[in-house]
Amino acid sequence: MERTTLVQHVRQQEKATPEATGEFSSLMNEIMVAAKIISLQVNSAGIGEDIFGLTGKINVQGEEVKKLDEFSDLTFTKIIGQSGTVCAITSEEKEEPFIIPAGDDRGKYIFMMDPLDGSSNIDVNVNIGTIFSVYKKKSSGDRVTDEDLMQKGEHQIAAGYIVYGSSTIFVYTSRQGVHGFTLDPTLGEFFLSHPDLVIPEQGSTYSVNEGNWELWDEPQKNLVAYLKEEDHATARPYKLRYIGSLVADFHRTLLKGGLFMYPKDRKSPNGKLRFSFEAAPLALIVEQAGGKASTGTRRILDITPTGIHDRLPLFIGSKKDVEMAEERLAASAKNTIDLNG
Ligand code: AHM
Ligand code: MG
Repeated sequence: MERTTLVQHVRQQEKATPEATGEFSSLMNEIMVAAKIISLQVNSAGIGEDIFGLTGKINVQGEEVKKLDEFSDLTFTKIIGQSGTVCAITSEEKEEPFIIPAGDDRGKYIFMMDPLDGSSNIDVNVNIGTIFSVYKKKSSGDRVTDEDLMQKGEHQIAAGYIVYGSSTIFVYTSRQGVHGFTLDPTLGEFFLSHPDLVIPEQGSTYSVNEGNWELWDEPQKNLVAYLKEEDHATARPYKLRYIGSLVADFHRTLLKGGLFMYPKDRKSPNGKLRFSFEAAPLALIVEQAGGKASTGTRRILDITPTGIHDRLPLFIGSKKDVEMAEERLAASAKNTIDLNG
């Protein structure tokens, strides 16, 4: 049986771009190598080297850094940083961007990553992942500026994620549809398993940390209460599925449809998830698959961040489900204002 590898697929897609130089294929190959190394570590966690547990450090987000967080960040930074394809790397784990010095082997791309998403799930054997995003340097000259590091989400040239789960899956888009590859552990090669992914127009599942209920505002409570009401015409009540690993929750939503939410709340007025490392790359993927991504009021890809670590609320998934969320949030916000005055 003839099977398409990830390397072949990226090369075929790049050929469709007239101005392509091969640099993007090289970058994707290096991302794939780093993903394989992390996959091996995740799958052997608990055996041999102690990769579970904490490093004792606190990251820029104020969170405890796990050993696997640090390992993934270092692995990606080293491999991508030496690939000659990028001039800067930003990461959820790094306060400041990592800039490749002008005299060194560097390329035109900016690489952004959440090297290990869902790391609170590492030691309980639940799926975790990596999310990445690729932009092109925009500013002229050698310096990497804010114009390069804080680009509008729409300017991404590629995005993807890797799920380290019951199997390791690599999903990417270079703005020519969304394609998924499964790692064959015997050959150490990613093979095309999910070509041209399309998210169902509407799902029957919602995904949110409902433990935060008391911290939500009234529109958010009303939206979730609506999803739990019985109504055969609209498949309600929706099923609740929440893993607490964005990559895993998103992957399920992409394949089966539905609505993933991480709304703002009283403790986190801008939500929890980060624009550059989580929301923007998944927004590009979901839109390429026919879905939608919003803050509840605004399309994610229309946003230009003001900081590398900006956070924002996220509503992402099937087109009709995200539209329904936006409409219901707007309607209840209006009612709340009317009632208050
Ligand atoms: P992380 O990138 O530090 O792992 O944090 C992000 C994670 C997401 O994977 C997940 O969607 C969310 O945090 C879960 O948060 P909570 O535990 O508040 O539900
Ligand atoms: Mg994350």
